[in-house]
Amino acid sequence: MAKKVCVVGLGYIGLPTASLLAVKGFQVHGVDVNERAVEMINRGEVHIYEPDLDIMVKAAVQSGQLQVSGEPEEADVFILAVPTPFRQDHKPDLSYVKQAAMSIVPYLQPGNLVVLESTSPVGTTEKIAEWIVEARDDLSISESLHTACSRVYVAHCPERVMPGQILRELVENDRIIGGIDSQSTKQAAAFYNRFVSGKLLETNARTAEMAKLTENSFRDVNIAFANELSFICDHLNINVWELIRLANHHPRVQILQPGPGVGGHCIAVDPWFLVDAAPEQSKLIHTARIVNDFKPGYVVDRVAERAGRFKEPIIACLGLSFKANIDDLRESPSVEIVEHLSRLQVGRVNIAEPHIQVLPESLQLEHVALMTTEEAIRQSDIVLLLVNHDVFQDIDRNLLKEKIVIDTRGFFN
Ligand code: SAJ
Repeated sequence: MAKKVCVVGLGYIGLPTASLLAVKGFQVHGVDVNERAVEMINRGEVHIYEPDLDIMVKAAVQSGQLQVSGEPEEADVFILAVPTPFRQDHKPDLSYVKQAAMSIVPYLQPGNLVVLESTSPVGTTEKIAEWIVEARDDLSISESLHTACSRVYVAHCPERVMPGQILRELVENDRIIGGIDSQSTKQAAAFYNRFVSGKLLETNARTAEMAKLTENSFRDVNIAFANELSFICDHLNINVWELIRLANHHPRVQILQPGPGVGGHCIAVDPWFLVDAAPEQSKLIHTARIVNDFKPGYVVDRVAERAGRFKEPIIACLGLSFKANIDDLRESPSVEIVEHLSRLQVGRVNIAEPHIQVLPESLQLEHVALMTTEEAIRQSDIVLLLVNHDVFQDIDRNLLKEKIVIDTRGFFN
């Protein structure tokens, strides 16, 4: 039975997974190329914010079950949890996956299980298996009488956790497990069975890869539908939030919420992997991406229109993260909107983002300032609500009375 796990990539998925496994009694070796992250984790600290992750990492490190470095070590199970971004031309960038896979190759031994958790284009898990045997002719990836004692198992088990509730979802979510063959699937299912309470759904690697891309594309297409409704409603002078609330009373209608655009590293990325793999067959998915990517620019235009009424407009932008109650600013439509507003010099921008202490470099500009929510609103002519953080519920509505409010989330409705 597997005792030692090596987790490559200690980001939003890898670090919670590594510390959870350590707390569950596995000996865990974590690997990351980011030296600062490695140093911090070894001190029992965290370099990213996720509720309760700091407590879990501290416990894992203090117990001696989790230690991390820049290089992999021999283990029973290897988990690859590295980013799979897309390139400028919307084609998948598998360089991190390849780098991670090649980094474990020298440490592999017969009987090992390699699991790819990164969301990946269809065919990536099979590619990893091929890279392994190309680099190590003493190992095999298929089952036969004379390869049985040199066998390594390779599977895909896509992560499906929601930022903000990762620790609970890592344990409770159902998991799709697809090996490059049925033995690999079985090995991976036996491993996940030791720490996941959700169902383990067995399939092959390609279907598992496609399932993850499908889940995120489903959400993207549905958000695009909501965003498109917001355009139509603006045009027809109808309150989109009321409209959706009413339509959702139908027992078979469940419309999602419009927003300032779709951010994060998953929903706005993964549909492109399907579009790239089957462009002729994925017209709806492609169009949804275009609709959602159009939204930040649309919001900027609405603000610029209103700001035109003031001589020296001041705009309070509430929230910068890509969604509510997290500090993650990467691929955030709110950041894109504020950058765009400052480029166009629409006015002075007061930012209220209670989850950060300093503005990202791209926003460290003369006419952009980070301040408390109350101060940002008080000084402003226009209040632009970009993120529906819970803490914004405390805003004194009297402060908004004299202001032009542009609410991209239906927060004040
Ligand atoms: N958004 C809207 N309207 C909505 C819902 C979301 O505009 O009604 C926006 C959010 O504000 C955000 C973006 O979409 O900018 C994405 O947020 P999200 O909450 O939909 O998803 P993520 O990116 O945090 O996590 C998703 C999840 N996938 C699905 O719900 C199908 C999560 O389970 C995955 O593990 C994660 O992607 C991932 O890592 O792939």
